[in-house]
Amino acid sequence: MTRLLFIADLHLDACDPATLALFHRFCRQQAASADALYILGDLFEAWAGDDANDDAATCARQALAELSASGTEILLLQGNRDFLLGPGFVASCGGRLLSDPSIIEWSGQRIALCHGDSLCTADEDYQILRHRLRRPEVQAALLAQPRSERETLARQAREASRRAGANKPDTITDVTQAAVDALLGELDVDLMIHGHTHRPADHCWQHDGRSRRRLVVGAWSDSADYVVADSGELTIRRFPL
Ligand SMILES: [Mn+2]
Repeated sequence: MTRLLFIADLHLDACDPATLALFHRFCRQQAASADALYILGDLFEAWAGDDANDDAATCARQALAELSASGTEILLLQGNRDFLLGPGFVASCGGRLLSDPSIIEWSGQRIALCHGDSLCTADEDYQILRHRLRRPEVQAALLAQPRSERETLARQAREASRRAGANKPDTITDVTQAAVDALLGELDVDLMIHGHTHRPADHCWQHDGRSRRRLVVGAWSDSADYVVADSGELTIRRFPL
């Protein structure tokens, strides 16, 4: 039976060695026995390009390379913080980049995977920014800057997003049910796993006579939440700090 793990929003940061150590421990104690580890975006607090070589980048590369060498497949989605995560990084850790959204098959079920930020459609300012930052020419222009310049830009973007988020009500920064149902309809899937909102939950509802389910993976700021797919069941678990 295939065992899959899903994590998101670890926000690994060189300034936070405790979470880097926790990630290493998670990889060794949990992920090493899984067939695949899905990282659903925002592995990093910020990502200025695949040439990043700070402690967060080095730690993640090492932990993931060790994991893939031990036989666990590693699949990554970009998040809104690490939207510049690219083929250079995934190749260096033996992983594979998935597009957002992606569909996987597990235990006879089709599961849609996405970071989750595209579903926060009530946050119109953010959706405009997201659209702009996803344009290939904008990303190419960013990546053409020297690394120090990109790191400054990433820091500024992080501060701006923190300030913007602090002024937004909770309903604006969560997904909208309309966007969730639209995406599931488009993909013809009834099951979804995502992160981004930092609101771990297992939502079940009915839509046009179909039972739908949405699992939200929590962030690693307070506790290390993950979703495990094993023996035909999908459950949210908490890795002890
Ligand atoms: Mn995010």
